[in-house]
Amino acid sequence: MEQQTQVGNWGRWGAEDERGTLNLVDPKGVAAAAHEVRTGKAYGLGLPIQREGAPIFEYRGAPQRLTLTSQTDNAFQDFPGGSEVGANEDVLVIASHSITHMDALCHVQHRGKFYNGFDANTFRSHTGAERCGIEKLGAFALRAVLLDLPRLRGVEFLEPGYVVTRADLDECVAAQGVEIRSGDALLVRTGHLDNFKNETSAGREIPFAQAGLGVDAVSFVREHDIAAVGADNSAIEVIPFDNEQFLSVHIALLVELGVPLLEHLWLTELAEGMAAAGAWSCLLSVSPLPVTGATGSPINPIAIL
Ligand code: UVW
Repeated sequence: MEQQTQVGNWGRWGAEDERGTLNLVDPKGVAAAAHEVRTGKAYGLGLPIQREGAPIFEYRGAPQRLTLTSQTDNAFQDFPGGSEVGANEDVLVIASHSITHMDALCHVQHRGKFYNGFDANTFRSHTGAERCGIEKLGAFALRAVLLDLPRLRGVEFLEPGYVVTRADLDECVAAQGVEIRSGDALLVRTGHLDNFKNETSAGREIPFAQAGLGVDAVSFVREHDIAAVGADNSAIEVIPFDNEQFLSVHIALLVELGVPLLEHLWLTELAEGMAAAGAWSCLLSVSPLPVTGATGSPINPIAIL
């Protein structure tokens, strides 16, 4: 008989589970997370959705807001009183994995399998994901902890290509004096988006390389039973990819552990507010668009400190 090796969290919540570590978030935990609200200030962590200055990979293209109808079209003049009223409407064209977004568990497959061992061949171009689409995750709220690595190191941003290790995360937890609990979201600030904003607004190119988690840091997520991981970079993980393996940290987090990823989070103001409050935890609410079979969704998470 063929020996089955246990992969990460596969089977932990049953053979049919498509929610991964979001199973760690329960109503009791959400009620407890509400006690993390200290100042009452809400921070939107989504980047502006605009053509100019969006951090995108070339093949995804910039987000586009196109006017569908405007007040100048007089399109509604046949309605009662319509000649005195104008209405404006848009169409949005956005690659779901550009700007601030969440990766569903079907975003990446490894050796033909999604999270929980689901066959990646069930993904179809026209219908999308039969298994582990974003609609299976839905909206959630939980306690979140922010680890501010540039603040720890006394720099504006980590060097592009810097591999964030388990030791970095442990050191940051100790320096910030924050407790990590099972079912928390982990938010990692690298300073990448600050550097991106500064350099592009000055008309300079930024390198393809980005600081981010290395494979070694995955043990932090696994051992603390983290429910979701977010960061202020493009892919959570370091680029170029650690171990010279394409998407090595995506494989470990999304496929093996079933951890949803929150990318391109704007964490700078939240980090400043947390430093001023002397508290590195908050209540976080995340709501992906429930697009059936989708691999990800734009999000504008709200952190309430
Ligand atoms: C990839 O890195 C391929 O996608 P994402 O940025 O959505 O994680």
